[in-house]
Amino acid sequence: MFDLHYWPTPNGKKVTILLEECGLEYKVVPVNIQRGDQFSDAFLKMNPNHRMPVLVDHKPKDGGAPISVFESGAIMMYIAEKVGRFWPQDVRGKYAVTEWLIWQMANQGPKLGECGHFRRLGDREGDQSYAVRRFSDEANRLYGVLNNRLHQQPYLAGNEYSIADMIAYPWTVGWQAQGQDIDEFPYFKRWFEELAARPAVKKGMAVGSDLSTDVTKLPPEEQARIRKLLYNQRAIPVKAA
Ligand SMILES: N[C@@H](CCC(=O)N[C@@H](CS)C(=O)NCC(=O)O)C(=O)O
Repeated sequence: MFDLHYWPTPNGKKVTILLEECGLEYKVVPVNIQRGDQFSDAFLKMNPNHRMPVLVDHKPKDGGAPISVFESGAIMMYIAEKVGRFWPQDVRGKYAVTEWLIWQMANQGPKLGECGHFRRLGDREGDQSYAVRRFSDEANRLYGVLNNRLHQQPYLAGNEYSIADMIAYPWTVGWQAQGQDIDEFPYFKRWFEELAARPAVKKGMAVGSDLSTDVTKLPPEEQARIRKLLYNQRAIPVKAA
């Protein structure tokens, strides 16, 4: 029913967690972002922003042509709405989930992404100490936001586990590499451990583990090629019709 264009990164794993929680059937279509699959014409038609994940629903609710959705937050909403689970639709419940889902997309994902980027970079591009401090502090602030929220209630949007929790979790698995100490955030830690123990979370997190390669184990020229592909992107010129 669903094709998930996917590579095993935190943004992809948000979606596999939800699909597993809902017990849905789906086919993983690998998008090898280290090879540049995200720049193929076929992929750009589905997502002009050339990023995975993309979901294609071959059996949309309206019975029409397949629907393709990009941006992991939009994909989570699409699935939860279709299945009628993990996203309450009463006005209070709906926006309690939506605000945390957008918090994840606009804050936690991008900032933790930059945090990891600069911490991994080392001094290859010169002194990065300011960027490392800036994004590690921001990561710390964001873990504090989660911790305070989870001090007040069991889950991000209230008393019920929802797509807000599923979307935030995969980015927190790398807390150590983001320069954080989980023991500083006990309420976050309680939530983190509870989610980590859920069978569907375990299954979703493991999807595609056979696809990924440890880049640090590749020859230096291959590592440099991947860095250039992923870190030095500029605008794609408009193609003549
Ligand atoms: N906001 C997007 C971000 C997606 C994203 O950044 N995907 C990365 C992998 S985690 C990607 O496809 N990168 C390919 C590239 O950088 O060229 C979403 O949440 O779907």
